[in-house]
Amino acid sequence: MMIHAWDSYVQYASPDDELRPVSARGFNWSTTSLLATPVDSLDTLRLMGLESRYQSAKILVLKELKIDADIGVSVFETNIRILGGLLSAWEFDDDPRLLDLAERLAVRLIRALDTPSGMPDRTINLNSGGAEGPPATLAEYGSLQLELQYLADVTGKPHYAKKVRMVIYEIIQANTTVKGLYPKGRHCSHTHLSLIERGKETFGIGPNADSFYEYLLKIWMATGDAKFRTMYDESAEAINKYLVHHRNGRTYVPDADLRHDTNTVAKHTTSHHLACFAGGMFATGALTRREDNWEQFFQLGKQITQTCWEGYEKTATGLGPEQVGTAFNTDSDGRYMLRPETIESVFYMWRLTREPIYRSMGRVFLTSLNKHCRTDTGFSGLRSVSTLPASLDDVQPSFFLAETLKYLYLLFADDDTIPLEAYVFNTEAHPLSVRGWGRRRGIPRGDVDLGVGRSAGEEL
Ligand code: DMJ
Repeated sequence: MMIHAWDSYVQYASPDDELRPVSARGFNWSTTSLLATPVDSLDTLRLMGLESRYQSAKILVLKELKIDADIGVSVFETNIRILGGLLSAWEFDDDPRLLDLAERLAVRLIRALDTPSGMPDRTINLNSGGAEGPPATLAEYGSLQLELQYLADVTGKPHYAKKVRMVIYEIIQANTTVKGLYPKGRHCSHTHLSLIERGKETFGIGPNADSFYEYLLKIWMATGDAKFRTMYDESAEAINKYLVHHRNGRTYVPDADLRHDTNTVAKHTTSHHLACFAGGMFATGALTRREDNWEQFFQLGKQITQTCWEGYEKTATGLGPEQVGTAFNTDSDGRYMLRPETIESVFYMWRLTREPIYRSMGRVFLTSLNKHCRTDTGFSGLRSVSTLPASLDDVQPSFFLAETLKYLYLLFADDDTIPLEAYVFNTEAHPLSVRGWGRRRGIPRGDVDLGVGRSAGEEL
């Protein structure tokens, strides 16, 4: 599948950002390509042993990536896909040009944090450093630290991480109305962050919020910094208490509104595909700290994974909708955009439990993708998971190659292929070694026992 997705991109879309897999042409996010698909694909190609394709992708990236292009780019997307992709490629390749390119990109990107409040702008012009667009959301301003801390560690230049750490400290200090939950939006005075809004705030772990919570856990796993684990534990408790919704034996994580007038939290009636990553997050969080109610959180991870998978099983295509009703009777948004979150959680559950059911899910998923999303010129998302024959949306997002196909591959690979005690995946599935391993060997991991040396399946 990776060969088909990649070769189709090369034939019909290179050097654009993404492939239109039905109309067989390329597509750019902006006026200049950031080579999103090649950069996002580097580590997947290498991991799968597709060496000649990896080498030609690398040459393309080293030659053509315009890190000073006169375009406004999303700070978040550029960080997770382009910076994360370059760093992860370097993790597995001695070529210093990859790290050099990543570092030069990071220098441009972190200018987005040069604001009076220290909170990053949503977009930045890579050339001029000028900011554009509305303020960043929780996921956007709160998901920069994994990549930049890695860069700081491997270059020995702590300043790369300093500003993004300040963002997290700012969040810690900001008042929140529900401990552990952070509104998706933000309200920034000139000098500091405020998380309090009059009227109504929306919380969730799906769109505009997801990777913020994911990174609390992963930055602790990568560095051993206990502050992040404390924040993660508070958030896990609050998500479980206010957002998790059990109904008819299923477990959802819909968004919820906090109403200030009545001081109540009202859950929405749909759950987003993006929230399905939380199966893996809760299970990993539980096994890396077996204290208090860890078993409850491990079960929560299992239940979310199971419910997300059932969302796939019940459709005509065998693929899951963008949003499912929490009564499981309607899909409020029936698109399938080749997203990874469900197979990501299935992959974690396989590694953590060894239960064969997870590999069975992977086989079914693979069959459904080939049957309904494969075209002669790539793989396409679906306009509706309930429509047969499949109605194709003509998009092959770069995250399909970076994440969906990688997690699917890893589900069937042995544990030595990206061992979970040695790597964390950034939110675009780019593996980065944790302190003490790989490129971060020799950097002490801090004050926590992360279960290093225990066998996979038993504990991370
Ligand atoms: C990816 O770019 C990342 O996983 C991000 O955190 C959320 N959205 C997409 C995939 O669905």
